[in-house]
Formats: sequence, C-alpha cells, structure tokens
Amino acid sequence: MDSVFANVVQAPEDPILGVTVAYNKDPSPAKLNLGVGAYRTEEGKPIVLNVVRKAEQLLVNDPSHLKEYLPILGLADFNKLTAKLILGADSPAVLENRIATAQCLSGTGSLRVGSEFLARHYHQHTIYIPQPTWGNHPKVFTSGGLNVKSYRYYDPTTRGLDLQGLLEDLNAADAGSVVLFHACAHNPTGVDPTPEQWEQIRQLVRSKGLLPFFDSAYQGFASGSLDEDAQSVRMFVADGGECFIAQSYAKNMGLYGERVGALSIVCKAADVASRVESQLKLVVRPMYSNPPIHGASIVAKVLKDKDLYDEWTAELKGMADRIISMRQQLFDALTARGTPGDWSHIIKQIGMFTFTGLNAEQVSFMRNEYHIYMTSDGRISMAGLSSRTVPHLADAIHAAVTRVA
Ligand code: PLA
Repeated sequence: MDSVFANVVQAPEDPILGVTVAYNKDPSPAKLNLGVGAYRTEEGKPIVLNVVRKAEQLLVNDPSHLKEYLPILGLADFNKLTAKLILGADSPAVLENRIATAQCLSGTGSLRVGSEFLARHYHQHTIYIPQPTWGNHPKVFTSGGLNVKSYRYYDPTTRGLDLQGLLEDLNAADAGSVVLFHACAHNPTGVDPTPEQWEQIRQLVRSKGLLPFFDSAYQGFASGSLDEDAQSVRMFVADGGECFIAQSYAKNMGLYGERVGALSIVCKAADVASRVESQLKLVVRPMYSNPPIHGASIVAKVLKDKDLYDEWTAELKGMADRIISMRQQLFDALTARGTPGDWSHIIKQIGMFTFTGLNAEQVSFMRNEYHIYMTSDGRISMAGLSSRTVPHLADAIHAAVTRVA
C-alpha cells in the first residue's frame, strides 16, 4: 500500500539555513561557513557570553527559580526591560504605560505574532517590505495573514540607499499600509538610512498614516552601542505615533538557540495598550500557549543588574568591533591582491553582513573551488570570518571576479 503522503513533493532547503546543511556535508578541512549570521570568535568558534554563563549560574543556584509555566505573554520583568532597552528608560511611551509587550520566540516569532495580530485587528492587511530584505520576511508575513508588497530600498549601481525610490513607493502605498523597517544593520545590504533620511521617512510615514513595524534583530551589533542602534525606532516613538517592534536577543546576547525576543506594540494611550495586550494573549494561547522560561530569565537577570549589564555591553562592543575589523581586513586583502572593482562598500556597510555584489555563478564557484559557503545573493556573514580565514576568502573572491563573469 502506498503512503497517504506518497504525493508529497520534496521541498527545497531554506535559502539561508540550507547553506549550513550543505556546509555540514562538505568534508574539506578548508571549508568556511559565511552563510547564516552567527557570531564566531577569532578562532572560528561559537561562543557563549561570559555574562550569560554568570546569569545561568545565578539561576541554577537560586532555589526560587522554577520551571513553572510563564504567563501567556511571558516574563513580566523581561517584557518591561526589553521595551526599555529599545525605547530608552525615559521614553514617554514607557513612562505612560502605552506599550503592550509579548515575550515571543525570538525575532521570527515576534514578527509572526505581530502579523497575526494585525491580520485580526487592523483594517489594512498590506505590509510593504524593503527590496531586498531578509528572505524569511515575506514568508512570515504571508503565513501570518498579511499581503506582502515591496518598496524600493537598495540601488545596486550606487550600492547605497535608493531614497527617492523608497519615498515614491511609500507615497504611493495604500492608506494605512504597514511598512516594515530594519531598525539598524539592514539585512542583507548593510545599508541604513542616515538620521536625516530617517527623519524624511518618518515624516512621510506619519503624513500618509502608514503603520511602521520595526524589525530589530541587531541592536548593539551595528555600532557597538545599544542606544545608537535604537535611534531610528526612538525617532518614530518620539512623535507620539503608534508602531510595532520585534526584538531579538539571538545576536546581541548570543542566545540564538534559546529563542528569546519580544513584540512590543506602542499605542497612543494606556487603555488601548491594555486592550491590545488582552488580545495578544488570544493570538498566542492557541499557537504555543506561552513562551519558554530559560532564555528570558537570563536576559532579565542581565538587564536588571548594573554589573551584569555593564559586562554585557562590553562583550557586545567586543563582538561589534571584531566584525568591523574584519571589514577592514577583507578590504585590505582585496586591495593588496589588486582585485578588479571598487570594494569600498565592504567598509561602508553596517552590521553583520557584507552584500558583496558577487553573482550566483561566482558564489557557486567559490563553494565548489574554495569550499566557502554563503547565500546565493552574494551576502557574506562578516561575523563568521577571522584574521586566519580572510586570506582564503580574498583569494576566492579574487579568483571568482577574475575567472567567472
Ligand atoms: N530579522 C532579521 C532581519 C534577521 O536577519 C533575522 C535572523 C531575524 C529577524 C530572526 O532572528 P531570530 O528569530 O533568530 O531572532 N537572520 C539570520 C538567521 C541571522 C536566519 O536567517 O534565521 C540570517 O542569517 O539572516
């Protein structure tokens, strides 16, 4: 008898996580995974931050720390502190209790819960996402019940922001549309608006009555400063208007597999926020009931304790600085090889990734000949690189550019 699933077709691997699957199968000792954005040390190893180890030790030693279910919207302390982290402790929205926050399954889960909430309670179901954007965005929002459209963002000829195109597209968007922004360190381009450009965008968004949805997956990872990387979001919240924010602790606290993040909905009034919060529970309860306790407890410990917090920001700055130094080293290595083309975007781009401009053929050449793995759009994770591996990557890029059209 045939299986009742005999007609199920083989699905393709995920464009980002599938790179790791291919990498794991490669027996070459020279292999290098620059696909997924996961931080590696100078030795090429994953790390658990010291501050996270300390917080975990405190939790283990605390007999009052249990494994009970959390409330539907998660750990209350965690939620408060997480909203403060992105908005600033002195934010009027925080002080006036105008924020509904749900602890969610990292950044992805926060985006998804936000999407489901919008599909149920917001009159406009269209969300505009930048072109290009993180590959999972369209899938999350479509699965979450929204219609996805895109706005121009990146200009390949200048390797910079297409501000004109962005403003035109948002100006032409249907009234009330949701607009997704990367709070900082745009993935995959590494191109962020300047503060002046953000201000222009903000004015347009508010005058058109669009609803901003910030994806903050890299706070602190771009500049090394948590406050600086939150400026875009704070600018929008300062005008008193509403917005959605999805936060992730995967990168900035290295809690990837703990799946810890939050969705915050900033409202105009406290009573609205409290009703919104009540409805968020109805979204979450049938989906996964309530979020996991471990990661959120670690984060709450770190954010609550001044010494741990200071230690965290120092470790975070160390990671951001190492990534920035990898940019310089790669740029210098290509310059030393006389690799054809202008590579200054490597040092200009912001955050975890360099959007190299390499095409899909060059990417597959580098995989086949040099065992270097990256996404087919030519994005490389600078956080996966180290001083030891820069020459290998530079050789590979040089060969790809000179030998593959
Ligand atoms: N938003 C953006 C812009 C991201 O780049 C990522 C992760 C997420 C949200 C979700 O992260 P989280 O759910 O783990 O908190 N992007 C990674 C990993 C780092 C991935 O694709 O899942 C990337 O390599 O692009």
